[in-house]
Amino acid sequence: MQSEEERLNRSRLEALRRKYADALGGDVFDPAMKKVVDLVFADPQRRKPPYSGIPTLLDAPIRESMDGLDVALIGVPMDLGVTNRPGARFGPRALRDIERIGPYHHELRRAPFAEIKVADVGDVPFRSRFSLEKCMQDIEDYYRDIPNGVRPLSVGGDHSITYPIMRALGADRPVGMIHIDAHCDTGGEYDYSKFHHGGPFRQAVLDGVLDPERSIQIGIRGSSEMIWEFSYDAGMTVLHIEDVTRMGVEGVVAKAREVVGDGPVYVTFDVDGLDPAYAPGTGTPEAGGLTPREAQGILRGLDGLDIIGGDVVEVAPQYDPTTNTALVGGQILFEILTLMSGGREP
Ligand SMILES: [Mn+2]
Repeated sequence: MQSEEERLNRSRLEALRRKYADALGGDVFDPAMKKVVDLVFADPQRRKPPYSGIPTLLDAPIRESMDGLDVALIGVPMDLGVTNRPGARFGPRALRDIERIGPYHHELRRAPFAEIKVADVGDVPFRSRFSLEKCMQDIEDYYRDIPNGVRPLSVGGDHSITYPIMRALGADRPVGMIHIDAHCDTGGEYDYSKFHHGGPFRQAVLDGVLDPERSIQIGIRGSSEMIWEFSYDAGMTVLHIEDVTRMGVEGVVAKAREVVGDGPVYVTFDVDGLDPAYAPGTGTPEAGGLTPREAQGILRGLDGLDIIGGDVVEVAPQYDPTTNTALVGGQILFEILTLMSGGREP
């Protein structure tokens, strides 16, 4: 004799069997999720196995030309600006080797590849692998040639690459900045060079392409505090990692939005902002950093801002035996791409 409970369980199971037993794999019944599935899998690139084909940033299609794109994914394999461990020149390749990031963002409920035009357009070409000065100029020239309406999302390279990118993007109007890093990167001339990964944002402010009052630096820590005086003097907002702990993700998001306001903003993400437990593969790791979850929470809180460009820098795969640094770097790249795809109709 079946109990009432057993009878109900049985009928629930039969209903599930009727609905799913003959359903083909991939059938989705929730109308909102069905729409996502149709959008995402309309793209043949998304139907291939993730480990096959030519690897690209976020598995984006390859395009030689940027014409007609909304966002161009660009590799900048240059690390002549490091102060210690080299290797970030291999960063773009390391991120291209990561598969299965995206295509759907569950929290922002967006599928950027289906909603805007995105492609991996390859790497910035360099005239010389030996001259940091020439590389700085090559990067600036490349970004100045980006067609109107195309927003660049780049993978470094060391953090010195962001200076020439800002010179191009901020030429008409200084950009605001959301900067996640262990270091302020506002140091001065060093070993007879003003170009290096410890100083891009000083140079960008001095050149009038970065608005210090609309700039926030998040996650700062470590032993280099004495060389970040320029940040305070210029009026940048500096949040040390202790401030992040005290304010929480929501407090950091509120502060960041207050600082950058409505104007154009550049998002620059140095993976050494994360704790080396999650991102050991980088040139200047600093213990006691952000968790990926905190970094994701902060970035997601920026949704709706006018993000004109961004980058993920300082992934150095030689120090990344598990490839976790590249994995989290790829995820952060996808977070920024998702932000850049907001506010537009599919
Ligand atoms: Mn940096």
